[in-house]
Amino acid sequence: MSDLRDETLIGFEDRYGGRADSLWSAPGRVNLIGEHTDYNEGFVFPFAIDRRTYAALRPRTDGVMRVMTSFADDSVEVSLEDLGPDVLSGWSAYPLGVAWALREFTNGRTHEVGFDLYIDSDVPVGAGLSSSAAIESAVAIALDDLWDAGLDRRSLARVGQLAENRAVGAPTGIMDQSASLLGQKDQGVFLDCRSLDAEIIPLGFEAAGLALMIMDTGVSHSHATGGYRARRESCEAGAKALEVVSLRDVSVADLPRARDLMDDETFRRVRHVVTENQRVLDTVRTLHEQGPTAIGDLLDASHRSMRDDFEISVPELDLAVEAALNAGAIGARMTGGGFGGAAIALTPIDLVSRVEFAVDGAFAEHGYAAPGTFTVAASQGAQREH
Ligand code: GAF
Repeated sequence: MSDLRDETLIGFEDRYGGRADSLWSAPGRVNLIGEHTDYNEGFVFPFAIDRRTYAALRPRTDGVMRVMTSFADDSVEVSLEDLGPDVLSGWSAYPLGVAWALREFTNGRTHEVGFDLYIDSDVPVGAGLSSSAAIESAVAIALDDLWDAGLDRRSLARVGQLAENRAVGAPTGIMDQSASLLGQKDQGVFLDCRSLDAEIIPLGFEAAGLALMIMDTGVSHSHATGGYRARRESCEAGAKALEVVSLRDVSVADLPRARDLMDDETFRRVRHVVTENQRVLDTVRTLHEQGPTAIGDLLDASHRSMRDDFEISVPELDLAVEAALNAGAIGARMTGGGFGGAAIALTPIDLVSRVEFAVDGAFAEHGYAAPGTFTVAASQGAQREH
C-alpha cells in the first residue's frame, strides 16, 4: 500500500472514529496539447498523472453528508434534504457539489444515503494539474457505487463538470474530469469533446528516452473568475459572428474569412482555438507515425498561440518555457487554463537535471520565487482501492 492510501484511511479513523468502508482514488491530469478547445467542442489530448486524490467513505443512516480533508481544519455537514449548489462554498463545494450533480444527473433515481467522507491528496493545488477534477472524480466513482447510480465514466465526467460549473461556479469544460476518469497507465486520452468519444493512445515517452517535466510557477489562478470566463465569452462571440454552433465547426481554411467578421481581439481568440484543434490532430498523427520525439514543434507552437493570440500566459510561464527549451527540452508549453499554474517540458531523460537547473536559474535571475519542478508519468484513472 502506498503511504497516502494508508494515511487517508488513518485520517478517516482519526476524524470520525472507526474504519472507512471503502477507499477510492482519482488522479490529477496534465494536458499534453489542446487548450481551451474543450468548451468549443474541439479536441484535447491530456493524460492522468501519478499524483492522486484519495477518498475514504462510510455510509450513514441519518441522511447527513459530512466531509473532512487533510488540507482544511473544518468539517462540513449538509443533509441530503438541504443539498443544493447554492448552499455550498469553499473546498467542500467540490465533493458535495458532486453529490448534488449526481442527483441532478440521475433525476434522483438513486438510493441516496448520507456518508462520512475524508479526502487526502498529493495533487498540487493551483498548479494547473486539476486537483479539483481529482476530487470530483474520486467522489463521483465513490458515490456512484454507494448510491447505485450505475453511470459510465463519460457520464461521471459530466457529473464532475456540472459540480464545477454550478456548485463551484467555474465555467470549465469536460477535459479534466475525462482525463481523470478515463486515463490509463502510459497512455494519453485523445478526446473529441463534441461526441465525447475517447481514444486511448500510447505515449511512449519512456521508451523514447523522454520525461515529461512539470514546472510549477507558483503563480496562482482561479477559473471561477476573470480571464477564463472572458476567453470563453470571446469564443462564443466568434462562433456567433461565423454563424456556427461552436468553433469546432471552423477550420484553418476559414480563418481569412473570419478576420473580416469580427474585431482583431476576437479574431485572435478564434485563431488560437482553430489552430489548436488542428495541432491536437497533428500531434496524435505525429505520435503515431514518428513517435514522441517528433511532437516538440507542435508543443512550442501551442505555447506561442496561447501567449500571443489567446493571451493566457504570464511572464513566469513564458520564462519557464524559454529556459527549458534553451537547456535542451524538445518541446514546452504552458498547460491548463492559464493565468498562472504550470508549464510542461518534454525532455530527454538525461537532460532533466540540466533543464531544472536552467529554469531555477532563470527564475532567480528575474527575482521570481523558485518554481516547483518534477516529472510525471501517465497513470491509471479513477479506481476503487479497497
Ligand atoms: C481548465 C478547465 F477546467 C478545462 O475544462 C479546460 O478548459 C482547460 O482549463 C483549458 O484547456 O483546466
